[in-house]
Amino acid sequence: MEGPEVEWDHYNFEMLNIPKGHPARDMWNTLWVDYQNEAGEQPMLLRTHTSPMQARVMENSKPPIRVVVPGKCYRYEATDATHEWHFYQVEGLAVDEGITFADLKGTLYAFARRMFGEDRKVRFRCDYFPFVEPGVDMSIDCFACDGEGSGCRICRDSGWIEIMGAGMVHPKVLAGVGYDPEKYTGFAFGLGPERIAMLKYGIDDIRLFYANDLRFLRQF
Ligand code: YSA
Repeated sequence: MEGPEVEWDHYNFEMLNIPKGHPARDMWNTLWVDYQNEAGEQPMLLRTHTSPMQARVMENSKPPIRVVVPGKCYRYEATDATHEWHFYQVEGLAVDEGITFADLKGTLYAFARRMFGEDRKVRFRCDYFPFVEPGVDMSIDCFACDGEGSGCRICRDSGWIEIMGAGMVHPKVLAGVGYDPEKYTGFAFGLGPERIAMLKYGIDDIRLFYANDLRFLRQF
């Protein structure tokens, strides 16, 4: 499915267990649309991730759910070799009876092996997103320095490049769309396709995708 790039605060944050004033909002540097409603609020924004589509999909359907949502996202942030102010994400969501963290890990490992081959190293670490519990981020060892790290501008000395956030859908998110969290569980992920293309093809600067230089574009 696809969804709107101009989104409501309600879906981008509130339905994802990120109420107004919650410090987690700082994780998504937001471009707000200059529009005020009758209550004097500024409720419209350029979506900072594809996760609002989790709530939109669940609101309009019943489990079992299996969906991927590709689309453009926007963030008010400084650009560098791995960060753009506009980029794509692909969201995945599975909700059903009996879905476990093992399903999440199995699915994402299978994806990594199919995309990068058997040899590439994969790292899962605990991460915090208010709309999952537990939450993880998944990284692949850096193609530029082969995971060495020091002095590498691509992975900023770490040896790893983060490609997605993921986790088990938070019970509050399920309850918010009218699902019984005692009955249904689910996992979700949001990955960055530009970062994945960079790893796969050894592209050393994300800004090349949008610079419109034909010498770059004609290679693909
Ligand atoms: C987490 C848990 C879920 O259950 C579902 C989705 C998520 C992901 C969450 N919505 C999110 O946006 N996490 S994130 O801020 O870490 O971004 C996810 C991925 O988008 C990153 O791993 C990266 O690949 C890409 N990304 C983020 N900011 C970017 C970017 N790519 C390019 N430029 C940027 N500025």
